[in-house]
Amino acid sequence: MGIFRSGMSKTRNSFFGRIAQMLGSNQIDDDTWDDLEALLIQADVGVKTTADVLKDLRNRAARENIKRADQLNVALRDALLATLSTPPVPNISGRPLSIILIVGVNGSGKTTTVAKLANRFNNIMQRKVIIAAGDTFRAAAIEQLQTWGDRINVPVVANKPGSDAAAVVYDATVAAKSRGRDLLLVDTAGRLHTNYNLMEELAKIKAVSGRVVEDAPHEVWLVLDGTNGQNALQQAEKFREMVDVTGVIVTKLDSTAKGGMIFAINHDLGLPIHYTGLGEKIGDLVPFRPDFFVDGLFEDEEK
Ligand SMILES: Nc1nc2c(ncn2[C@@H]2O[C@H](COP(=O)(O)OP(=O)(O)O)[C@@H](O)[C@H]2O)c(=O)[nH]1
Ligand SMILES: [Mg+2]
Repeated sequence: MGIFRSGMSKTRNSFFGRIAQMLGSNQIDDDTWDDLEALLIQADVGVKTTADVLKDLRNRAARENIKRADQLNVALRDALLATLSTPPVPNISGRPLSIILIVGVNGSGKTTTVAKLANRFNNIMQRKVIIAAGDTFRAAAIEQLQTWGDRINVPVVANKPGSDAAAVVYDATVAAKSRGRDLLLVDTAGRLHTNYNLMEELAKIKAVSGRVVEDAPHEVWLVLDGTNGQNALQQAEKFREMVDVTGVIVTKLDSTAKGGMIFAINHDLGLPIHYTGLGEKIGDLVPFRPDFFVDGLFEDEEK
């Protein structure tokens, strides 16, 4: 819980922490609801989520005869929490080799996240991980992964920059089998939905993994940069049209005041959040927990 609290200080201080002050001890009136709505929208919570939260709060205020604005505080936490879903258990066990594809735009944090996931699965959860350096566009991405791989003791399958990404993925599945690895993490090149060739390449990577391993890829996780706020929503919608995104990882929560976008991704778009990135270090990837997340948004009242 502590890591959310410290990692999300920007989001907390900018928006959510201020809600308590804003609510004050006045009688609830139309302005209260308008102000609250404006604040939630500003906090990137999303249009649908904001509407649902307000409806929930109004109902509760009527039901429990809440009259003063500051009494809405606890109700607000509850209402926000109610919009979030606990992510499903990833579909990555029960077969000899499972494949997770990591996708997203340039700079969103894919390569770093692949290393963090590899470390987590291999060194904490005792899986036998192998990585495919599927971003063959940037030499730096390949080197970056190899350096991480050495450090966390996870094999990395790579080819020369400019080589065919689908072939690297194929090689990695062969290597996984011969080396007895059971979880393949595939890094991919950053792409925009407007980049036709790259989107084609993604389809090819998907097809190749499906040919070698039944039903693969078993998970496709979209990495979204938390500092993008509402823009990340559009990215998510576009990627979803192109590939079957099964879940989302939101990075850089530590360096953004726009952490409210988690609500929009999860509740407005209905995509599960599997992990959040809370820093640049290998251990700074935290499984998403709705309760810890919502707690991290508000000032600790006990203190
Ligand atoms: N503060 C912070 N930085 C991150 C996080 N995740 C990634 N980064 C940084 O974001 C930058 C881009 O990451 P990279 O993995 O290369 O992105 P890619 O282009 O999608 O592969 C790097 O400087 C990372 O260290 C995070 O959770 N928090
Ligand atoms: Mg990369």
